Amino acid sequence: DVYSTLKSDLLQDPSFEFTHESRQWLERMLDYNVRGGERSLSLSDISSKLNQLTSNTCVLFCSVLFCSAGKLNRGLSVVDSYKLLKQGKELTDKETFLACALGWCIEWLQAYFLVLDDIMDNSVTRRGQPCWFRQPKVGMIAINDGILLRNHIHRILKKHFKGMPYYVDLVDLFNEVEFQTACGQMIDLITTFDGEKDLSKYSLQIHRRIVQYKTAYYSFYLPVACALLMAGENLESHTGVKDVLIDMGIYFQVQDDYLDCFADPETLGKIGTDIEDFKCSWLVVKALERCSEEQTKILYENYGKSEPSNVAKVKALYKEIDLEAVFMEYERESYEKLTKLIEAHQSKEIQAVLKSFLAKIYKRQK
Ligand code: DMA
Ligand code: MG
Ligand code: MG
Ligand code: MG
Repeated sequence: DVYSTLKSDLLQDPSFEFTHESRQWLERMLDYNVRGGERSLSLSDISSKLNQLTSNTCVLFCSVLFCSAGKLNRGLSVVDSYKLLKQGKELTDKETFLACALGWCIEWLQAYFLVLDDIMDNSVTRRGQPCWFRQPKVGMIAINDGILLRNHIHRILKKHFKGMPYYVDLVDLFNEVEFQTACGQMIDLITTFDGEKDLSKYSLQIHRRIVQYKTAYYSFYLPVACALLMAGENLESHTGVKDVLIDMGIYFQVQDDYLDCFADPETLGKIGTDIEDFKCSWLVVKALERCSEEQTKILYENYGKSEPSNVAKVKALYKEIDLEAVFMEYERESYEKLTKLIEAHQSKEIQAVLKSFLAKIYKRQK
């Protein structure tokens, strides 16, 4: 419901004279990129399809339908965190609306980064559908759509939060986190593309720096920071919370790197491109640590090439050195370490916020 309200505000933004065509473009762009694919069928299409199916195929059809939607983890975390900070007190309708609107702002931010990230990473699918720029009538218009998605965040904040005492802090927070994410994307890209391909420069330290900036701030710190601001808290007095969330974000991106290679693209909703793109992925860093001289040679010869035969050789090598087991061990250790960090926190409410976050991502498959 909140999404529909925000979308309809944006489609009637008085600062632009919309035509039927421009409004239609924007609506399709938002449904495709902010919601994910599940809205590409209307409700009547869905119900007529369901009527034609047996119960088994019906379940299958529904799972395909919702598989393409975004998980909304980041957005929902604002609402969950705010509820926990309110210690289970019933939220007013207004509070619920505002927490949801902030959650959607993060989903908008994510959509903005993903539309552009998929162009730069030359990706094929996202959330179970073709990347937006791969749509026949879209192409490089996707760049401007990304810029629009970015602007929408501040349209939403202005419309719904302008009178709030925390408005300035909110705007500053979104700007700060966007800047950090863009810097993370910068180092992700220049590490990959500076002149010739040189695996020897990849290390866990470089990987950590990239993922801290490109993923952790916007995916983990931002939702909780939004909830804290709404609850009237001062962000400067919660640096301890920030540190745990950044560590959690790093763990989350290691999972992303792992899934890029080892997950079923159907479940994941995207086809991995890290090997082809010569990315400084956690997997290649770990492989470099563990390879014999001969295996290292194979890695150097095949990493960063788009031919399927080269990619297959890298994947076979990852299996040979059992990177899956290395990852499982990393996952177990991270969970333990994060749980300890969380339990060291004085406030039970904050502990609950952090624990619910960790539970959402531990052993995730998508
Ligand atoms: C993406 O990193 C980071 C941002 C800020 C979008 P990535 O390219 O590994 O993400 P994905 O695997 O989803 O393309
Ligand atoms: Mg990408
Ligand atoms: Mg990327
Ligand atoms: Mg990835």
